[in-house]
Amino acid sequence: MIPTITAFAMSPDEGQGHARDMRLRWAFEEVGQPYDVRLVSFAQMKQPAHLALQPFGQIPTYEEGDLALFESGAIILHLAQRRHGLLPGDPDARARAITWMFAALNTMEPPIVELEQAPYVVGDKPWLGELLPMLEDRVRIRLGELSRRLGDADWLDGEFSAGDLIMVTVLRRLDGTGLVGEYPNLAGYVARGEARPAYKRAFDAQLAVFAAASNA
Ligand code: GTB
Repeated sequence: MIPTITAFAMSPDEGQGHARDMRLRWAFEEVGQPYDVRLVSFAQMKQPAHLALQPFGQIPTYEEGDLALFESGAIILHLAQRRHGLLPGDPDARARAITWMFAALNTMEPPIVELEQAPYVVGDKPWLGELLPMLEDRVRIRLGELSRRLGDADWLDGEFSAGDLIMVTVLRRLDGTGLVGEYPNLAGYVARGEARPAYKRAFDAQLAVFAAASNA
């Protein structure tokens, strides 16, 4: 059965692949799992039909037969446990790769999202200019720690895994800030992720949605 995910009908990132359907698309491509996409508007995301799938009124969701899932990390874990290509076979290596999935979602992503969201939350308050450098420094702390751990390795723990896939998508949310560029090994890490054929197929697929919506 081909699973169906949801994605923005009109992504606010204008096809840059920053919305969280991108990480699912990439994971599907890595494991060779075909998938369908149902596009939803912001209004539809807040309607009962979508809220039954995603209680917070967000994308992405995942449906496969009677199974409905939400949370991008949980969906990727589900997929990675059923298909080869995103988690190592060795139980200890697999547990470490899953640890990196959680580190990306729980340790790296929160300060990055705080920085990204601050202008929307704070609005035109005069102290935004003081807050932003503080939030950037909080992100730098995590980037520095990640950079030290990665060192000159290609991936976080041996072969490319779902941990790397999520981590790269999280770091990409800093595009345009210059922060990842302060850590050349992290910049190289993101570039290696983006160079993977599966990433490119996923990126092109989400970009095609934006292009079609823009031409409609
Ligand atoms: N923890 C959830 C998960 O991992 O699945 C978070 C899901 C989530 O935040 N979804 C966002 C959403 O639906 C889209 S991805 N937001 C609408 C809402 O909450 O009402 C976040 C996102 C949105 C836009 C950009 N962008 O424009 O660059 C980047 C990331």
